[in-house]
Amino acid sequence: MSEAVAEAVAERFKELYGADPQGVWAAPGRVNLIGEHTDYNDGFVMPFALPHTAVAAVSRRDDGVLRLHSADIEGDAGGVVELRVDALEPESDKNWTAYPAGVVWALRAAGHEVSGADIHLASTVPAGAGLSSSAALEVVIALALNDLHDLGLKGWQLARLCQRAENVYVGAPVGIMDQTASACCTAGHALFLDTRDLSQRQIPFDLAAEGLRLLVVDTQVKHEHSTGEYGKRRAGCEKGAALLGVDALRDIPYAELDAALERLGDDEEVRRLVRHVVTEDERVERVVSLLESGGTRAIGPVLTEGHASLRDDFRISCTELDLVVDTALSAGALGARMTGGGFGGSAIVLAEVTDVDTITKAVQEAFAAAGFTAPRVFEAVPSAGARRVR
Ligand code: GAF
Repeated sequence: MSEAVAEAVAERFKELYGADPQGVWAAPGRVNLIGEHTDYNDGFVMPFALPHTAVAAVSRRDDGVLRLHSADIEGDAGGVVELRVDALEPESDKNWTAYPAGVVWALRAAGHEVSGADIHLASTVPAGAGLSSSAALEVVIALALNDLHDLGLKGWQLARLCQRAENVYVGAPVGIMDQTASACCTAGHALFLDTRDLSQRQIPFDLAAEGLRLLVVDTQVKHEHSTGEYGKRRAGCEKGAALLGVDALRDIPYAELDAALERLGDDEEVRRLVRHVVTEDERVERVVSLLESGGTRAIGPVLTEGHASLRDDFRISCTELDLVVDTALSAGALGARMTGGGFGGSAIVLAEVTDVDTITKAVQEAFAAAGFTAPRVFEAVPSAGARRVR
């Protein structure tokens, strides 16, 4: 994020609220390399931060008033929204303001003294593309309030509070991956995260140095977590864990998967969900050891296996995502998979730098031939996590 962007967001704040902001903060969206729908099963994930960020200019207030404005909202909802911090009510707000207000609510509900704020937001994280635009919004507000109110919370603690804001205030039953990625990722690394205890390892992930590229292909098919399907998958996983007598599916070792599936009898749907989660945790561990032993190209087939599991077992892919994956592989990609919550959004493609143009063209032509909206393709460079920029 450039100095000019921070400057422009601060300028707009001044126009709106009549004074300079006390600071400007940025928090990124993410791509998940591997480890999908494992985070609410206490499992492993491996996201990295995008260069795209939510940026917030913020000043503290001490009169209980919260004023919110977003550069990204037009029309009636586009003005300054004024709320009282002591009147915030879970699930009372169906607009964009639920994300920042939810963070204020979660901080206060956890006993932190947050006495109000003036906030202006602007984000470059594509919305509804499976790249965590909501988590970026939450984390940037949490970090700004943490600094301005001297709360002394660490990145993982802010992530937990942001997840609570989204689960309880917004009403979306998401896991902890996206908020932790936005808060804790570092440039040039993927974050190997154990979602049970939030222990983390930064894994060097410098594709350019190896002549590789990771493309993000946003299918432009919008997904929506809070609507039923995400919650249904989560409930199915919890049912599987209960039937198997474990706290979470993370507790089923890969070596015992067949025995576990047998114990589930003929509940085919739960068997499929369990098989995805247990094999996906194993794939994350495989990708970590390949990256740590210099086998970056060899992660390609593991990513593709992950896609097949999400498509066939977890059943959250869609025609457009499958088309990206199949076309990219036929055009020479080393591996490809959908990323994020599914039902639309984005796919990632690992490729030799020399194959990027051929693959991009092949995907664009395949979308045109199928009559789909043109996809948005960009290169993802592992970037910095949330930080103060001014
Ligand atoms: C969404 C959720 F927000 C995450 O918590 C995670 O479950 C992901 O879908 C799937 O891996 O991004």
